[in-house]
Amino acid sequence: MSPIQEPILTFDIKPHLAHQAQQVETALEGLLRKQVMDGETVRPTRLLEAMRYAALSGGKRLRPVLLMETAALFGRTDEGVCQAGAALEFIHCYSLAHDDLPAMDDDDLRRGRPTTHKAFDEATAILAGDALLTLAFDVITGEMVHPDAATRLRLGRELSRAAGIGGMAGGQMLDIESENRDRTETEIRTLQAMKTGALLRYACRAGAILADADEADIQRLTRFGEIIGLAFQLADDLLDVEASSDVTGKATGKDADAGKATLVALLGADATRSEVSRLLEEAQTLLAPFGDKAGNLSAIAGFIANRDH
Ligand code: GRG
Repeated sequence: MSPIQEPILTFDIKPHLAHQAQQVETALEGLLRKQVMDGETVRPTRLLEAMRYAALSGGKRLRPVLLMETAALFGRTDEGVCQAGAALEFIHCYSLAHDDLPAMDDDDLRRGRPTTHKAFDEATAILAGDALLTLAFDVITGEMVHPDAATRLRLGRELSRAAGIGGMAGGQMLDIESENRDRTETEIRTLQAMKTGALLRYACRAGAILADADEADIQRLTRFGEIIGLAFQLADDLLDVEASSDVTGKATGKDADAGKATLVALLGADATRSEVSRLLEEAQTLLAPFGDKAGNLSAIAGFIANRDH
């Protein structure tokens, strides 16, 4: 796929992103220890191993990095932000482990390794997903995330809504129901905004809330997150029809094989590429008031639109 639009960069974002992702890795690792937390009885070894397998397995850590960069835009860069990012990543990793199960997408490979149910078994993969999901709410409501209890409550409630019936899980249901059925463009956009978009939207919104941004800026970053979600999904759909599995590291052509409703199938690749370009422009316009401070977020938007895996 030819690049859609090169982000205007005065530096190479990759080392910075790698550093941020490493910080997330350290936080995830610290939260998935054998040692019990206050109120827990024991952490069964096999379940902990499966949770670690699902969560510490080389993801890009895009959602926590977005959350951290959004918080940094408003001046907050401490460990509490990284903890909030880890909570969000736990939900993402749970969703992948459950999505890979035979009852859902039935995948054998994830991030270049056997999926969690292949490396363990189905019951353990289900429980690992359940335990990652619940751990996320433990972490997001932790004192380190924000000193104000009302803000922690807001972050927890919004995370629940992003992940639940009106967000990611609901989007997954709509996606399953849309297989081998005609869907309108509006229906496809709705299911994608929920299934993939809700966590990306939350990442940008939560970063602003964590850093006590004013409501106008929270709304601005929320819209930026929605655009990131849309561009991410469209880029993913384009990769599925255009890229080879050698480049993406996963099976391609799966959407068509599964009779999946995508915008690429409905609008065509050229119109989809134009939409990604338009979204990227809107993203840059939203970030413009922040000037150079938004350089990292701007680069991430370009990276998402142009990604090849
Ligand atoms: C099981 C409740 C439930 C929901 C599953 C997210 C999801 C909903 C399913 C994943 C299906 C899928 C592969 C969608 C394409 C977009 C996507 C989420 C890709 C994976 O995200 P990346 O690229 O992955 O951020 P890494 O591995 O880098 O973390």
